[in-house]
Amino acid sequence: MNRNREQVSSILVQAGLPLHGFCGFNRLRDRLLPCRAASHLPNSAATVVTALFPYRFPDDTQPRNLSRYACVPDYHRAAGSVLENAAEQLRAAFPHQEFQAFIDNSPIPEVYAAALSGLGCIGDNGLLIHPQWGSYVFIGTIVTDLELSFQEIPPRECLHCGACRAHCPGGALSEAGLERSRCLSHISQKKGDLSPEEQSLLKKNRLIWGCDACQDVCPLNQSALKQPHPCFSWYVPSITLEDLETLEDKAYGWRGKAVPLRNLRLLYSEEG
Ligand code: B12
Repeated sequence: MNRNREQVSSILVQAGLPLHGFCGFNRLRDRLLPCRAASHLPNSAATVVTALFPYRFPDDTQPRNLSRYACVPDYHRAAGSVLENAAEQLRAAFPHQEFQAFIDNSPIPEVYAAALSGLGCIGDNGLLIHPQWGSYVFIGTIVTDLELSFQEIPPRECLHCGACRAHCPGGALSEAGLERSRCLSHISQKKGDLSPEEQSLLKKNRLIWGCDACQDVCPLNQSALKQPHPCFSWYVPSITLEDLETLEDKAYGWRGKAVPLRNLRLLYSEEG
């Protein structure tokens, strides 16, 4: 089983996924997230391969109206195709086994899976923080019925310094975890009309999509590497109305045009 793990690891590295780890599917069984993609899980799922996709760009200090994750090509497509290619190569090497790739739209609680795989600690902001890349990493998984031997790693904790909770614009973070309805990232992405409080939160923070406040103040992110995965081929920190014409490779496009348009109008309507 060790030899299989080494072979899987070497295929992952060749497929562009050097930042990877493993955890037992059994450790996640009680925490699976309800979603349609759950029907794609292998029947006898045994192992979860977890892979990270760093997305922080160098020279990213210019003003932004997008959170960092939305400044790069939509990770569902960009990172998703790297993962799918890796899964394809694994299927070729182990033709009797199943390999199913997931990213974000996934029954796997990805932060917890990555922490169990030894890829970092879980921050009080709920995010995975890698020792070198910080929390500016997307997480993808490949679930397989191939049994592999690996060392279980108990999830490590962050510094609990309180910075993320203190700087969360909506006061969404507490000991109880994240209160989704107060999280600016959630507010900026939700459909429909925003309440006056939600509108002023968006305006005050000058963001039309997502939020990075809890990540940007984290001391564990201060020396995070700025070396994005090669699948993230461009970086656009700010958008205008014209940018909403082509949404297909944009992380802010998954809700369609109406939500980013609402936010853009809200931010710039009074500025003429
Ligand atoms: C729904 C969702 C959101 C929602 C709600 C988030 C939430 N935490 O509830 C909204 C839209 C608000 C959101 C925002 C963001 N998201 Co989001 N989101 C998700 C999604 C699809 C599901 C998360 C979820 O519902 N988890 C279930 C709940 C119960 O989990 P939880 O509260 O985190 O806690 C669990 C574990 O962490 C664990 N745990 C927590 N602490 C500890 C401690 C110990 C000791 C142990 C043992 C266990 C443990 O136990 C809990 C139960 O399983 C995941 C993808 C996925 N499939 O996991 C991405 C994901 C978490 N999001 C991601 C990102 C990038 C973001 C944003 C940074 C985007 C942005 N810039 O705006 C923000 C960050 C906001 C924040 N601080 O969470 C990344 C995170 C990458 C990383 N480094 O961790 C993910 C993994 C997507 C991806 N594929 O990369 N997100």
